[in-house]
Amino acid sequence: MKKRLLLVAVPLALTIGTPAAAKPADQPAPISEGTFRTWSEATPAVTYDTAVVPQGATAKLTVQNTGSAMRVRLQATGLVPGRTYGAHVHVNPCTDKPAEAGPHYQHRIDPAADPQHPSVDPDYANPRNEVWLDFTANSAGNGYAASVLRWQFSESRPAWSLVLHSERTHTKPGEAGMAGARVACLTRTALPAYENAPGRG
Ligand SMILES: [Cu+2]
Repeated sequence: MKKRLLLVAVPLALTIGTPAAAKPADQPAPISEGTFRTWSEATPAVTYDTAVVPQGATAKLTVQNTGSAMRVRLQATGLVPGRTYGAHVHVNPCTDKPAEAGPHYQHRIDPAADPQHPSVDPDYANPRNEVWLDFTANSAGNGYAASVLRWQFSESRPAWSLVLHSERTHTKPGEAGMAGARVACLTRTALPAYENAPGRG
C-alpha cells in the first residue's frame, strides 16, 4: 500500500516542482516547531533581526484539519513584550534570504501577482484567502494567534513556512498583506507523503 501511494505522489510532485529543501513527495507536518537562531542549514527557525526576534525565541505552528476547513494556530515565546508582530503562512521553506520564503499562501491565487509583484489586492490578500496570524506579545514575551479557514492547503502546492514580520498586517488596497520587514521564518517539518494522512496540510 505504501509503495502504491508513493508511485502516485512522485510524478505529481515532479510536474509541479518542489522547494529545494524538500524531497519530492514530502508534505508539511501538522505540527512544526523551532527555536529561532541566526541562519544555518541545520536550523528550521531563523531570525533575520535579533532585536525583534531574539535568538532562543520559539514558534510552534499547528494545522488541524476539520472536515473541509482547517484551524491554524501559532504559539510563540521569547519575543519582545508588548510588541505587535505580523505573521503569515508563506509558500517556500526559509533560507538565509528572507525573500526566498516567497509570497503568502493563497487559496485563490491572485492572477495579477507574480514574483516581482506580490498580491496587494484585498480581494485576494485578506485573512480569509491567506493565513494571517498577527499577534501582540504579552508582558512575558509570549504570543498566540489562531485562524480558521474554510479550505485546506493543497497537497500539490504545499505551504512550507511561517514568516514573522515587524508590523501588523496592512489591509488597504495597494498594500494589503504587507507587514513590514520579514524578521523571522519557521520552516514546517517535512514528512514523506505516505506517512501523512490524506489531506493533511
Ligand atoms: Cu508574510
